[in-house]
Amino acid sequence: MSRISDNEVEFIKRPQGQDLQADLTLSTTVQQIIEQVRARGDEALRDFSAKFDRTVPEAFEVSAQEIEEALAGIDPQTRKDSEFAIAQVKRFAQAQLATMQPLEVETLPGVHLGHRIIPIETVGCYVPGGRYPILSAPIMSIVPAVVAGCDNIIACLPPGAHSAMIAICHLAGAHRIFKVGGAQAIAAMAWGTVSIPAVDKIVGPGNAFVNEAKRQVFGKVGIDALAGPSEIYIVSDDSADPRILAADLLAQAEHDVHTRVGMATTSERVAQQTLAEIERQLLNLPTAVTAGEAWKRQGEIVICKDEEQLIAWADHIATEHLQVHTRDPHGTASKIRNYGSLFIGQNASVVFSDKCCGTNHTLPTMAAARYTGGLWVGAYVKICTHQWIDDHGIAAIAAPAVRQSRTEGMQAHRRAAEIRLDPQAIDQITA
Ligand code: HSO
Ligand code: ZN
Repeated sequence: MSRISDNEVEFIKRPQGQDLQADLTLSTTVQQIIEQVRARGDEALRDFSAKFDRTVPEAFEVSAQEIEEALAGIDPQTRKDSEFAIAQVKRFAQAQLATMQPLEVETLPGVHLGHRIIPIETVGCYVPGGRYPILSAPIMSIVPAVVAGCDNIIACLPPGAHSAMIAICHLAGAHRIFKVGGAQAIAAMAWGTVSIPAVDKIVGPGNAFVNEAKRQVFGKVGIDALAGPSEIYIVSDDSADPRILAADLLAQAEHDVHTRVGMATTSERVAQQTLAEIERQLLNLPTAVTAGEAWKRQGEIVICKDEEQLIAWADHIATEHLQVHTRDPHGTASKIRNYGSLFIGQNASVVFSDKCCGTNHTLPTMAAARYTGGLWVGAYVKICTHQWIDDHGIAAIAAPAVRQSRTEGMQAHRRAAEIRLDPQAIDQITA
């Protein structure tokens, strides 16, 4: 399918154009935070906590007693709902892990190749603060680590986080929990301090500072992805219900004024009714200030002439969440390639995946869905290859390796291959 461009679809509502002007000081500020934490460890963490969080915890690590208190304090229904979400995320992660199998194969007689699936030893799960205390956030980064079998799972959350978040980190299976947030938390997990262990990989979404810090520590540690503001896109035909479309668009729009929300539809009627319905639903939405602003700024509705164009447009947008509201949603969905997660049919609201249906809600944004899926149990394991070669295999493999090494001028490589063919040869050369 060839790429589609703006002038091939008819815009009913265009995004105003995002204010993507990069904060040039962000990168330098974050670099300085990382340098300070690397050089001065906990002392720097205390300074940054005082500066950014206006509170310095007595100890960064959440104690056993604090966990007990958080568990005693969490509203019982909130706890039950979180346990439900944990169970759902666990079931799906277990099923996904089961699809990842170790491999042993003989690709030529005597040439045995394979791979093993090895859990990452220590992972750091960043749990964001932000506009809302998103109770499912710790679940999405911690539970798959538990399922993968990581030895040490640590969670960092801003010192001001609600104590229910601490309880949920614990219920999800974090081994150690720390009250440190922002870029300084990422720096601490990357380099380690006296209080906070250095990890092998950092996962979980965060604000612009957290993302920039993850970008800068990548290499020292692994990272999952750089999740930006939430996004939703819908493809629909005239079978769609504008009331549902509007509700789902506004649900994600309430995250942040930078949230990107939009729809491509083959029905002019559905487009116009959805526009009207959004205005109507905004009238009594308690979070309308944010949702309305996000819609005003980034909201988009385009008309496509047929299903083929809908699909091309969805692939072009490569959104974090793609909802499919067509007469044959499975048929339409099967033809789409670029999305973080796909919501097939009217009942599959993004909200369910956000909270508790079991798929992970940490997904690629900003068109990263062109090259990656979202966070999943596979992000917490390494697929590492191995090989063993018997006498039959040597005959087939050594001669080409000798010739290639000679051509490249890599004489030590040539010898290491030759000695497998004739162990005496090296003695003759070195004699
Ligand atoms: N839509 C967010 C996740 C979320 N929303 C959780 C509400 N709760 C990012 O995918
Ligand atoms: Zn959401």
